[in-house]
Amino acid sequence: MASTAPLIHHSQIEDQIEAMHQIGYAYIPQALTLEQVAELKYQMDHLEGIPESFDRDRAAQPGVFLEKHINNAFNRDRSFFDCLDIKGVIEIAEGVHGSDCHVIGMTAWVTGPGRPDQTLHTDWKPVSLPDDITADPRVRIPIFITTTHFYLNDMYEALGPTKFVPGTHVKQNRPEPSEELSILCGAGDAVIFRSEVWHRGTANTSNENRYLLQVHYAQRMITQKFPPYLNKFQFEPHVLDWATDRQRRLLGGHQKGAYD
Ligand SMILES: O=C(O)CCC(=O)C(=O)O
Ligand SMILES: [Fe+2]
Repeated sequence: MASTAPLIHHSQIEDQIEAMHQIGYAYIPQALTLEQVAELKYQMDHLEGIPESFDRDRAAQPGVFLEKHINNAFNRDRSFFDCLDIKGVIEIAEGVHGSDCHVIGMTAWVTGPGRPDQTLHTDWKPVSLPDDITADPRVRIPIFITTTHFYLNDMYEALGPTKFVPGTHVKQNRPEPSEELSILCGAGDAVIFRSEVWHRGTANTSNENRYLLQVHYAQRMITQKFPPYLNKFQFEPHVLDWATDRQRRLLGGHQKGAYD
């Protein structure tokens, strides 16, 4: 029987940020309304992959699971664009990465029945220090990249929840599988996690599709990943017309700084 991850919502942003340092993730319940959830799923169902953008778009076939993984989702529909700075999430992102942080990617991801387990991994470990060093309370590793998962299903074990091993962002070795805990949250809930925490997506053994929206944030100095590269990615003009000042910055409209 899988164990369930603690999902604690701290009402103060400072405490949400502290959770990022202590356990590696924070929970934002009902980050999206159920109307947003329904619209995002509808749009995901109707998106078509753009191969040059490294999208994956594959229908289910006998022995092959459905998978749609669409990059630059903010460029595809207003419902995705509006998820650039969801209340309760953006304050944490700005709090951990700085007020000049930006979005380095947004993916719409549908995985059908038959999706296999991932192995436990970190998405990126920019600073690797011995465990006895990171155990020293004077050592606090900056948070370089975070990912927000907006879950668009009510999650249950067979649908393939994300599993986390809380607190392992400061551990060098892969934790034991027995330590992992399932994120069983409701549709519209979000979890933001730092790139070093050990986690994995798990097998979809249900008979329904799993819908996930990922928003990746980072310190400004970390480059944005909006493929295709070498001048080929273009913002849709109407997308920039939608943007508030903060959304423009999140998309890369920065003040001049070092190296510019
Ligand atoms: O599907 C998930 O819940 C997690 C996916 C993930 O960790 C990854 O693709 O790096
Ligand atoms: Fe991952």
